[in-house]
Amino acid sequence: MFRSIIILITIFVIIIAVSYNWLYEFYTVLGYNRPNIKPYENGKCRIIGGVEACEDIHIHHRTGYAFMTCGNEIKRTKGYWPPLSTYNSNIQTKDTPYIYDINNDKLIPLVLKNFPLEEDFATHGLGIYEDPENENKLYLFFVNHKRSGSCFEIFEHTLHTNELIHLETIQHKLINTPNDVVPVSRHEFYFTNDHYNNNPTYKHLEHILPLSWANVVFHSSITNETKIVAEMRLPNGITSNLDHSLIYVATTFGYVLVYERNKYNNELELKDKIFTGYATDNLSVDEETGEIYCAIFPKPYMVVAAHGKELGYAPFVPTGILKISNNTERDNEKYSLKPIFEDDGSLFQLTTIAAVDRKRNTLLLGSFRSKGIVRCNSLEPLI
Ligand SMILES: *[C@@H]1O[C@H](CO)[C@@H](O)[C@H](O)[C@H]1NC(C)=O
Ligand SMILES: *[C@@H]1O[C@H](CO)[C@@H](O)[C@H](O)[C@H]1NC(C)=O
Ligand SMILES: CC(=O)N[C@H]1CO[C@H](CO)[C@@H](O)[C@@H]1O
Repeated sequence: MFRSIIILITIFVIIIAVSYNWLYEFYTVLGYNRPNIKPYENGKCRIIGGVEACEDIHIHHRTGYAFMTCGNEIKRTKGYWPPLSTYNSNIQTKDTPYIYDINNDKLIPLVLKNFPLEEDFATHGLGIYEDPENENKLYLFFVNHKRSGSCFEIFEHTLHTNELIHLETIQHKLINTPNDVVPVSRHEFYFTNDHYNNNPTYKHLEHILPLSWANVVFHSSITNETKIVAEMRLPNGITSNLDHSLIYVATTFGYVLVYERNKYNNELELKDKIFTGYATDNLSVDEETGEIYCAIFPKPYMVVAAHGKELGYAPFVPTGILKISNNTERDNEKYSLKPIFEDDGSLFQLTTIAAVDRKRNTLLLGSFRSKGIVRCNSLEPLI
């Protein structure tokens, strides 16, 4: 025991010696130096009740339907939920995805068709692909953390119905710790593995070591190819621009990575590394301006304090949204970064996604733990 501590300290000292930059970034992201976050009180955002643990939200802009992966906070924290390192396999999870209809302020639970009754459905990231030949048909790609191993489930949905028709399950040894997914065609998608290791102890090591062990994987059911296309440290959300030529990846320790996608071989080339200074979660792209909305944790050490505690008993965890835009000022920065929402946790906690709908001037916030979602009738709710 003593020896392994000495070894760990030695490794740590070497890392500090060779990587001052890394240490600075680590410290910035932890947020100890950040002023305290105040309660949100601008009156432009309110809670929509009736759902909980809605981790991911994607808005279909033509109809104003927001597709959401929602769960149950008790099952997330006490059941089988590898992303939070809870592995109680006595509890089965059967999540219900929802549509939130922005125009009519209404929640619509979705019914799974053709999906095996006995099968787990523990959802996480969600990606949507619109059929280019039929504007009423969507394909939904879900991460499913089944007790027998994480996989992807693909469903077909016809707009204005409440059904999800199961098409296929995709399993592969590279689908290891899947977090989020972005489809680029009906049969092809990219996803993030948020860690390299599945084992909780090694996962913690990944949290402190500056190693690019985790990855983005491309899968094609056309060529039956599954391959690692990028490696990085602790990736989270993944999304793309409208024509899927750019792939954006957020990392827990503060970066938004911008990749150019080669559409012939689907390889990714790193184009930009944007340091946000915040623990950055899932991303949403404005369909008109291309601006990126990031869910952030201004005080991530508070997440650790709340870990494993039931809501109501855990300390409030501050939450926020950061907007990344092209910089129009005459300086050398390529992007400008601006917090557009902050709350100390009294309205909403642990925002994991801020989905943007410019057409209806609406932002929707989801969280992997909180009750309800937040609806803001403004794209700049702080102002
Ligand atoms: C596709 O690849 C997987 C894993 O490599 C393999 O198990 C499966 O049989 C292949 N399917 C086809 C249709 O080639
Ligand atoms: C910046 O501008 C380009 C060109 O208009 C656009 O494609 C891109 O999405 C914009 N990026 C951001 C972060 O706003
Ligand atoms: C798709 C998705 O929801 N991804 C991430 C969102 O944030 C939570 C909380 O950190 C992550 O666990 C998911 O990894």
